Parts: sequence; C-alpha cells; structure tokens
Amino acid sequence: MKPKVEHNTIVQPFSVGWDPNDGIMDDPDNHIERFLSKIKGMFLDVDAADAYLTEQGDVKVYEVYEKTIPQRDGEIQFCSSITHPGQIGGEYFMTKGHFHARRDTAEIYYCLRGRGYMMMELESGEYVMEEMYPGRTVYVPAFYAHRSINVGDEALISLAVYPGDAGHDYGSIETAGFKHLVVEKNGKPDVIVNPRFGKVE
Ligand code: S6P
Ligand code: ZN
Repeated sequence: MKPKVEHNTIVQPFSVGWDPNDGIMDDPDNHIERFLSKIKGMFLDVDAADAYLTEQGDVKVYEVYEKTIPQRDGEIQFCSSITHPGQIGGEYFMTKGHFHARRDTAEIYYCLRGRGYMMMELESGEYVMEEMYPGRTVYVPAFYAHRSINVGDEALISLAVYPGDAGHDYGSIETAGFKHLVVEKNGKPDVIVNPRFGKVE
C-alpha cells in the first residue's frame, strides 16, 4: 500500500501572537509541559531529584508552545521553547534533548530571554556548546543532538525553527544520555562527563 502523503493539504497562511517576555503563544495547538516527576531520570543525581520533589513539590522544568504544521518536506516547524530556572544536585534545569528523526536536518534557536547554553552532541559524544542570551541565534547543524540548558535565574526563552519533516528521536537520548552535562561549580557553569553515558536505562 502506498504511504499516505499529505501533499494535497495546503496550509492556510496564518500569524500567531507570542510574548517574548514569558514565551506564551496566544493560540497554540499544542502546549507541552514537562514536570520534574516525569523527567527526573534525565538528571544525574536522581536522589537529589527525589529530595527536591519531597521538599518543593513537582515543578515544571520546561514547556513548549507550538502550532501544528504538517510534518513534510517544504514546511517549517516553529515553537516557543521555555526552560525554567533551577538545579537538581547542581545540574541545571534543561530540556530532555533529542536528535531529529531525520538526522540530516538542522535547526535555529533565537534566544529572547534568559541565559543558558545549547549543548550539541554527535552520536560519538563529540560536543559543542553555544551560549544563549537575548539577541543570540544558535545554529544547530544536522546530525547533532541538542538540549537547552538554563544557567540563569529567569526563564530561558527561545524561538526554535526547523524543517517540517525533521521529527524527534528521543529514544537515543533516553537510552544513552548526553555524554556531557553542565553543572554549577564554584558558582559557574562547568562541563562534566556523564558517568552514565551509554548506560542510562
Ligand atoms: C524541536 C526543537 C525544540 C524542542 C524543545 C523541547 O526540534 O528542538 O522545539 O522540542 O526545546 O525540547 P525537547 O528535547 O523535549 O524536544
Ligand atoms: Zn530539534
């Protein structure tokens, strides 16, 4: 059977309001919210995550607002990505991170608020980290897994733009993790090698 192709579905032109101060989109089709209780396993110190949950309750680590765009070549996906401030065992709040399902697709992040880093890693574990702050644009090349890390004390807000058919592969990160993690050391961000890289379950 032939795969269902959506090329006969034409997207109508549209615009959407989006507040750069809080990253909230006026009329999103999706609002993804990631709470600590659901993603605590991505932090190195899961005991510290449990202690945080007991002492401070469940908190939102990050969220995404987006419109639904057909996942096909030629379209462009865009979203508002908001990573909240905080730390678990010295490790900064961050997104889960992913490879694109179609690996040969890039992405740009235009930062509007906050302070952080984009961690970009190849499957081999080679990495590059770029700073994120208002007015800065990060280019995430094809083949790099990417994750936003908030090292500031307010929300890290960016507009992310990527190809329509890029898709998300979270599984590779869930099973292997990122090789490089960012933790606070002497009051400053510091990169450490993840002792669980390749062993995360
Ligand atoms: C999508 C893009 C962002 C992230 C968002 C949340 O390709 O990179 O919109 O989806 O920052 O991160 P994650 O890793 O949970 O998708
Ligand atoms: Zn992406």
